Order: sequence, then C-alpha cells, then structure tokens
Amino acid sequence: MSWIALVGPELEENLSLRYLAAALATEGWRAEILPFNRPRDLATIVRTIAEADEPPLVVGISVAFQWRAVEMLAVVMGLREAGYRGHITAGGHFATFAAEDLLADFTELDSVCRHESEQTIVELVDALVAGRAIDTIAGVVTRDTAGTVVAGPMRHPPDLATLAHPDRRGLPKQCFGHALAPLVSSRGCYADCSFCCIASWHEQTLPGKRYRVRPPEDVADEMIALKRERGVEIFIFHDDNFFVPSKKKNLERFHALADALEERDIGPFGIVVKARPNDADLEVFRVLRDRLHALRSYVGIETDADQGLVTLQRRLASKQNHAAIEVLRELDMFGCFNMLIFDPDTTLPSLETNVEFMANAADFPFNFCRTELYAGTPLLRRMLAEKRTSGDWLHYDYRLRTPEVQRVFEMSIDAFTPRNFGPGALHNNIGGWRLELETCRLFHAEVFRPAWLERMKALHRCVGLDTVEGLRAIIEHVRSGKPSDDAAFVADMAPRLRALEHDVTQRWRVLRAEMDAAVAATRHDPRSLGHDMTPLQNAVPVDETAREVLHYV
Ligand code: B12
Ligand code: SF4
Repeated sequence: MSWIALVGPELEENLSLRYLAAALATEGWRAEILPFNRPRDLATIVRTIAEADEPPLVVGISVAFQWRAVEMLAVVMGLREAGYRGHITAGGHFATFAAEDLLADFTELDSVCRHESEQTIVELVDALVAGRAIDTIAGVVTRDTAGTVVAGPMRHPPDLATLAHPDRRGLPKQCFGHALAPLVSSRGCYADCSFCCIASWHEQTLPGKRYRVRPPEDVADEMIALKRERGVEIFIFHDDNFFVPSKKKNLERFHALADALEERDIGPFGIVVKARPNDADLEVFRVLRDRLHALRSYVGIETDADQGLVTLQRRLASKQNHAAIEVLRELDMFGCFNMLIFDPDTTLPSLETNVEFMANAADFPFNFCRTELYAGTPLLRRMLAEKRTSGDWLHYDYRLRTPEVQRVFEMSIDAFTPRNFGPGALHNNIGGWRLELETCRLFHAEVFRPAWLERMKALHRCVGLDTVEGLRAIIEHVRSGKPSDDAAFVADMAPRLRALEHDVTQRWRVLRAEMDAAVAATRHDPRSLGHDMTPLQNAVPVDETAREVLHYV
C-alpha cells in the first residue's frame, strides 16, 4: 500500500497532522508523520521521502506558523531538487490565508488545503489516485493547466463529534514524571482580536459562527483512552479558548465533562487550559480547580493599556484584566500571561501602563513581545491599508508609531531576547517549571510542601520585577531625551539581566531536586502512588524545546 507523508512541527504530538493521519487511516490510507522541529531535520525529511523504495503518493506540509513558512517551503524545494515527482500540498493557518501567494510564487507546490482538512485531504488523495481533477474539491486551491491559481469552494468544517480521535503514535511527553497529551474540546473562539486569525478562519467557512464545541462525553472518551492506553494524566487543552461567552454554559459544560470523567472512573488527572480575562469568573474557575484539576490557566492579558485594548480589539476593559488576576489569587491557582506591549499604536504612556500591570502581577510568570502581523488578521489588513508595512506576504514588518517607542522596542529586544525567546529563555522556562511544581502539588500531595510554592512564587516575583526594572530603565532612558548611545546602555544592562537569569535557574534546580528527592522517597513504596500512578517507564521527558510548549499552551 502506498502512503502519505505528513511533515510539520512535532514539539509535542501535533494535533493538526494527527487529526489528518486519523482521517486518512479511517479511509484506508497509511500516513507517516515526519517531524520538522529543527533546521537539521530538513535533510532527513527530504532523504526519507525522496529515497523511499516506494515514494509517498502525496506529501502534506503543515504551514501553520508564518515564521516557519520559509523553512517549510525549503522542504518543498528540497524534495523537487531530490527528484520527488508526487503531489505536494500544504495546509494550516498561514497556508490557508496565503494560499494564492504560495501557489503563485512557488510552482514546486501543487496545492493548498484551506482550513480544517480532514475531509479535504482524503478527497484530494482519492482524486489524485483516480486521476480526477482536484480543482473543484472543496477546500483545495491549486493551479489550472494554464498555470492560473484556482480555488475550489470553501469547505464546510467538520462536525467535531464525528471526527476520528487523533493518531497517538509515539511515546507521550512527561511533566514531572507524569505523561501528558494535547487535545482540543473545541475549535475557534468567540472573540475577534485584531491580531489573531482565528475569527477570520471561522468567518470564511461558517459565516456568523465563531466556534464549535465537542460533546463532553466524546472529550471524556478520548481522555479515558489516553489514560488507559498511554498512561496520560495531564491533558493540555489546545482549544483557542476553553471557554464560551456564557457563565451558565461554561458551568454546565465543565460539570458535564467532570461528571463524564467520574462516571468513567478516570482517577487522578490534571488539565491545562486557556482563557480570556473576562472568562475568569470565580465560580467557573472554582469548578475548573476542584472538579477538573486545572494545573495551569493561561489568561490572555495581552495589554492593559486603554489604547492597546482598542488597537488589539480586545473588547474588554482593564478592570477585567485586574479582576482575572484577583480570581487566580483568590483560588490560589496557577495562571500565566503574555503581554503584547508593542503594537502599531503604542505610546510611551501605554507602555508604562503595561509595565505597571506586570509589576502588579509579578507573582505569576509572564512574557512580553511585539504584536506581529499575521496573514488573515484584521490588523494586517489595516496596516496594509495605511501603507505602514515593509516586506512582503511571507513576512510583513512595521515600525512603531513614534521614534521613541521604536527605540524602546529595539533596546528591549536587544536586552531581553535571551530571556524572552528561544530555547533556554527564562520567561518561557519558568512557566514550565511552575507547571512541574503544580504537577507535584496535585499528584504528590502527600509529600508536597507549601513552602515550595512560596519559593516558586518568589522566583516569579524575582524575574518579573527584574524585567519591570529593566523595561522602566529603558523607557526612562528614552524619555530623558539625552543624546546617548542606546547600544552602550543595553550593553551595560545585559550582564545584570543574564546574572539574574543564571541565579534564578540555579535556585529552581535546588527546588526541583528537593521535590524529586521527596517524591523518589515515596516511590520505594508503590502503594503510596495510588493504583494507576506508577512512574511511566517509557514516557519521554520534557526537553528544553518542549518547555516552551509547556509555558504557552
Ligand atoms: C498548539 C499550538 C501551538 C504549540 C505547537 C505544538 C506543535 N504543533 O508542535 C506551541 C505552544 C508550541 C505553539 C507555539 C506558537 N504558536 Co501556536 N498554536 C497552537 C494552537 C493553539 C493549536 C494548534 C492545534 O493543535 N490545533 C488543532 C488542529 C486540529 O487544528 P489545526 O492546527 O487548525 O489543523 C487543521 C488545519 O489547519 C489543517 N492543517 C493543518 N496542517 C495541515 C497540513 C496539511 C498537509 C493539510 C492538508 C492541512 C493542514 O487541517 C488540520 C485538521 O483539520 C494554534 C491555534 C489553532 N486553532 O490551531 C496556535 C497557532 C497555530 N499558533 C500561533 C502562534 C503565533 C504561535 C507562536 C508564534 C506564539 C509565540 N509568539 O511564541 C509560537 C511559535 C511556535 C513555534 N515554536 O514554532 C498562531 C499562528 C499564526 C500564524 N499564522 O503564524 C496560531 C494560529 C494561534 C493564533 N491564535 O493566532 N503553538
Ligand atoms: S481571545 Fe485569543 S483566540 Fe480568541 S480571538 Fe483573541 S487572540 Fe484569538
């Protein structure tokens, strides 16, 4: 039997590819997943496909992340150079919104499957095998015989209740010795922030409807299967937003899921979710904590400045950001957030407001960055209309509104890149560390010491307030208006930032070793772990790249 190669990031089990693999398997097709996590994977992928005894019928490449599009296109070019003659298709968020540009500029690529593609990829493969035309398949964009880009109709998205559960081959990752798995209980989000493509995604395929949810029983069945078959105890919900815009419905849904899990006798488990600040209601979060054992709730603060809230179209008020933090504190829950402190309209006062927010919420881990212009977003459309972009459809760049804010941005990026981005970045890692601590707190309550949590919070404050201090110093430097060398200012500050990062990392290692030792001591007595909580011998530990996943998912 011939096969289909699916290429994409696998920092964890990649649900995009694994839903497609499951859909293909249901129709009798074998799909192999080829992870593309680092530049060195490129050569392996090209070799595996081009030198296969039987080359795949179709290669499908996931281009969800715009910033990785060039690397993904390198696979396409590499395959053609290596002589692969089969059909190459692409899908995912960026490919969907940039389908026409991709096909116009890269003749090596044969088609793009837009939006959710479980059905589209099956129909594409069937048509190719049967030698039928593909240009009328819903969801497919391709070229006609004259080379003109042609798009089939939009594909109506699948009924989530009918989808095959994602393919789960491979060993699960772990967090503090407990296996984890990503999953989704819904697709879409009720909001329509200007920097995000999720609302456009649904608007194009289901006008007027922003999200769809799975029946709680179906979600519970998937979780139970993951637990029984793979030992998964931590469920990372990748829903764009785990919440719907109704307190009553959230309560009903979370209770229904908890009931379904209890009926199925799930045993110990924890979850990770994402929320908007206005979703953080005390009663709802109490259910999340007590019945669904939320280990972490990412609360999308993004900005606390009135200007930012308008530019980013957050449709909420600053007081709701503050209230969300209070809910987390009141329930002693772990939350984390990211701040888009730089956006196209940022002013020095709005920057100061956001830095103030960070200072007030420094007992939680956070990160900050600039708002990027992603394909399919209202913000990109606005910036193009205002002629404020540079670059092209692969990557649009922009300058901030005033020279002062642009200076603060450039200095901040220079000073904070090692702390904010990439493997080893403390702002990312510390969120992963806290998740390990919360995992210990939930699953090993018998040895967990409250003092560990206080030490962890002290580390959050230490990092958060140091970041605040650095940002304030940069803003003050720019505000002072004195002519001076920005690079020298950053060069002077950077060693202090790096020293603190080193110190905090060491303090975490000591804390982690204490937790490890306490838990290891209980493992001499298997009964103390509970009937289904024996350490997983085979699960894969979380590596540094995956810590990034643990922080942001
Ligand atoms: C999980 C996730 C991650 C994980 C990635 C895990 C992995 N895959 O290894 C982590 C946490 C690492 C992550 C990080 C980031 N992410 Co993210 N992430 C998501 C999230 C929330 C869910 C993805 C998912 O599993 N979806 C469920 C599956 C079933 O749906 P799907 O991905 O849409 O897949 C369907 C279709 O797209 C299509 N499809 C997808 N691939 C392919 C391939 C082929 C061949 C075909 C035919 C079809 C197809 O068919 C699939 C099945 O229906 C999405 C939002 C979303 N709704 O998808 C954002 C999203 C993809 N992330 C986004 C961003 C911006 C980021 C970050 C840049 C954030 C940051 N500032 O750090 C980083 C960078 C990641 C990196 N290092 O490369 C943006 C991408 C925007 C863009 N166009 O670039 C999204 C869309 C979120 C958003 N609201 O804007 N992310
Ligand atoms: S709340 Fe999050 S997922 Fe929803 S539209 Fe805004 S950024 Fe996108």
